[in-house]
Amino acid sequence: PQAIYLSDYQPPAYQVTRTELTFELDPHATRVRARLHLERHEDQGQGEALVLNGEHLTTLELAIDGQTLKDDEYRIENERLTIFRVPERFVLDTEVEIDPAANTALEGLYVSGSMFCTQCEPEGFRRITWYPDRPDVMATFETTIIGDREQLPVMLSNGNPVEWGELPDGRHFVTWQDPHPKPSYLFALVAGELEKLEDRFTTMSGREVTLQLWVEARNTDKTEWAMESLKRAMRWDEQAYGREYDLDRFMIVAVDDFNMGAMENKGLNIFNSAAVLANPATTTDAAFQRIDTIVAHEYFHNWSGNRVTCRDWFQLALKEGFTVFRDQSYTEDTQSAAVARIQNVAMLRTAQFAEDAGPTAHPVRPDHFIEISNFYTLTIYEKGAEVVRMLRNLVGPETFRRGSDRYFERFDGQAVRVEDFVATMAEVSGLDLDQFMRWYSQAGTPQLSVQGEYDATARQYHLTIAQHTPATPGQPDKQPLHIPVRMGLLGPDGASLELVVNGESHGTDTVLALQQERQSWTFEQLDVAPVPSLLRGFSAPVQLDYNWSRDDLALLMRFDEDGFNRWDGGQRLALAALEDMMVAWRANESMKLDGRLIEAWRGLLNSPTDDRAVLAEMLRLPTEAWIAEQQSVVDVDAIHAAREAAISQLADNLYVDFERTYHANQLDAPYAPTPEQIAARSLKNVALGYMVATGEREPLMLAQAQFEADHNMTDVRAALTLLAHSDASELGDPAIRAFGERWAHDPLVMDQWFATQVTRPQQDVMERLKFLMEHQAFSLKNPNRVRALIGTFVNSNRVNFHRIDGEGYRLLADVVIELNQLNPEIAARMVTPLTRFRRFDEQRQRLMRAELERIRQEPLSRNLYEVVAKALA
Ligand code: BAL
Ligand code: ZN
Repeated sequence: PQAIYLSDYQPPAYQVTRTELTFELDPHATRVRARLHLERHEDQGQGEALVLNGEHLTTLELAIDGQTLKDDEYRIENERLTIFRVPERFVLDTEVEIDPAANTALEGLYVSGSMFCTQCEPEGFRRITWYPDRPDVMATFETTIIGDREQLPVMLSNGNPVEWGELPDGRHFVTWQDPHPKPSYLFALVAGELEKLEDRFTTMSGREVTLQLWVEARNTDKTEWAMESLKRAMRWDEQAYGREYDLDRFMIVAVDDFNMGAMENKGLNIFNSAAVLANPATTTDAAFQRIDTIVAHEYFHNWSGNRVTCRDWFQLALKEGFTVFRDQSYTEDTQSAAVARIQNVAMLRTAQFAEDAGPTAHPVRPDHFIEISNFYTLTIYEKGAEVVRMLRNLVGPETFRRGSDRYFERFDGQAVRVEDFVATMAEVSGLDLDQFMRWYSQAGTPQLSVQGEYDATARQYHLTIAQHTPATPGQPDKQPLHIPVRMGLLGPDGASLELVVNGESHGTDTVLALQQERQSWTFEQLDVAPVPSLLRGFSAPVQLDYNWSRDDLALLMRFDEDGFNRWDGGQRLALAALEDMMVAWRANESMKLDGRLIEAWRGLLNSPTDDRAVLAEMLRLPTEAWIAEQQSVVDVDAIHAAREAAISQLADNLYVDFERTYHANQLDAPYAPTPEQIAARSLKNVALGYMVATGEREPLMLAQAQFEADHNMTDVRAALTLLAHSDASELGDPAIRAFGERWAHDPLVMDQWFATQVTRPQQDVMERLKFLMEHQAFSLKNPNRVRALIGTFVNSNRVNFHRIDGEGYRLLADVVIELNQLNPEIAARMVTPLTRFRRFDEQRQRLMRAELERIRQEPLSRNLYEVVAKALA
């Protein structure tokens, strides 16, 4: 397979001004007629051939201006249709046949259960019809759908329905018009036996919008939450960004088989059912929150993505980074802001940092790819959002809003580049953002090494920060970046100190603009040696290295005015304590947890707090994944052993505190996914987890009672996990059985059942996993099942996936080889843990590499080829 380069970009030779589509739906033989109104691009010379994309199409008809093309007037080769000579302005008619039921890749038009649905981003539309399938070709669409009246009573597409009626042979039709020119990746079609929840929204200028959430009949009791989220998101986007909805209706459809979380098709968002369906009996708090975020994210794309779209797929972060930043801000405004930030950063600095340090590392704007579907990554989405957040922090919130207003106004209806966004921010702020642009072109996580020196005589504190970005594949040498470092100084009593630079006060919190490889700042008028609080709010996506003492960390954890850094101080203190324990484990000595951590936690559990959500986060030890990120050679067994021992010692020492916390956070009120209730449940279940870790019988009985009380899925799942992961199989096994029988009819709950079982830390989990792969509720064809069972095991049960006999690796490779045939996009995602083999000891490296070599022997999809080739390079 060939790579495609950003530097080779050419504007399209022809524009489609209007696209008319007619679908005659049939599971195995759908006919698609397309009438494209084309015009030669004004800058292009005469005689340029017309080239269209198409994959898996059986071509039945090709005609220009009503004349069927002769064999020597066109060529179909390498998934391209080339028509040698075309007029300046013309109509192209095509008819193709496609097989949606055989489409297990879930790109283009496919069948999910009894429904037809589409996924066109990034390049799925070419599996539907011949088309210039690129985001810089924007046309209005008119779509007629013809289908069986009984089986497909509801048939939806983008925009508004303008005509409908009956046809002979039990069929009917509906025609949809979308007046907003759009690229083909935003096209959508859904047909099936669906029911709707309907609501209304009045926009800020007084326009009435009909909101519809379409689901299969069995899911009608799971639609309310997403509808509430949608209305909340619509209002927020008006208030925070001045963005108003622009069609008469906004539709969401829930689909069971879906590669992504959801898709922002114009006026017709299609959602993975896991990212939209919720009710208290089946859905955890975390899933409620995730749904809220995803509904908002897709809605926000209507402006950041649809009205202003990407010129080419290298610019993907233009819409994704900005939209993730927008959904993060929405969550920070509507939930606990500190917890939202903590959770996002925790994910970023484990998973995204790992990606940035691995063989598939790429810049936020890549400059080449083989398969663009492989670039829907944490780097594009999450680091892309961090880059936008840094911009906002650099220019200030008011200026950022003026910049975004100008960006939307100036580029409305256009397909643009990252430069257009950053240049608009530079223009409104007057800042020079040339160096900042390197964040888009340089891969890798910058490392900041910080040194502080107090000069008592001069009453000065000198802070020096050096930056270094490690080499990544294809980018051996890196340039210094423009990095905003938010910081403050604390006195030995925890008080925030005034920051005086060159005689000028900056309050107790300031942003340092690091632009050189090494830079120093001097803070004046200080009577004591301060403790620096660095990178507050995680002001830049960097690895920070500063040699805090454990007492300093305990001080930050207790007193820092920045909530994020209080959490981070606790995580760093815990990490230091865990490192001692890993050393002891390797030396075969007993692992003793640093008493400072125990005392710090005792303080947390006994100090009054008005933010229980943050407290719950602070009482979680660093994850195994984050601990692994800090090691040069990952020692999975030591990490697991140390972390388990730390949990058990915290539990033994603080039992009464956890017990009190558990009881104090019981709720009487009916379930609601409000921030207050979520915080209480989170804290209560964290406390119960520690109580169970003592190995005592009593807390296990509390877990069993909580499981049987069946109050809501958050509490049931937390209790089930504790029971199923304990050695008390007489409690765990019946609970697993009861849960599986009760929810056998609900695939989204069965996904939780799968995930709970395969995160069991004991070694017998591998047998359980193999058994569950044969379970009737499991299917390799459904991405949610694959993620719940296989994905959870390989990503969240590190100690068993990395078993030294290599059985975990073998199992994953077998699955990936099968998925390669069925669904290349999912195959390429699932293989990720094997591609990180260089992080492990020699034996594991050898075993993982051997599995990658075995995969490479297969006839590989472009998706999997690109990832495996990079890993083995
Ligand atoms: N555009 C693909 C799905 C999403 O990011 O919203
Ligand atoms: Zn998105």
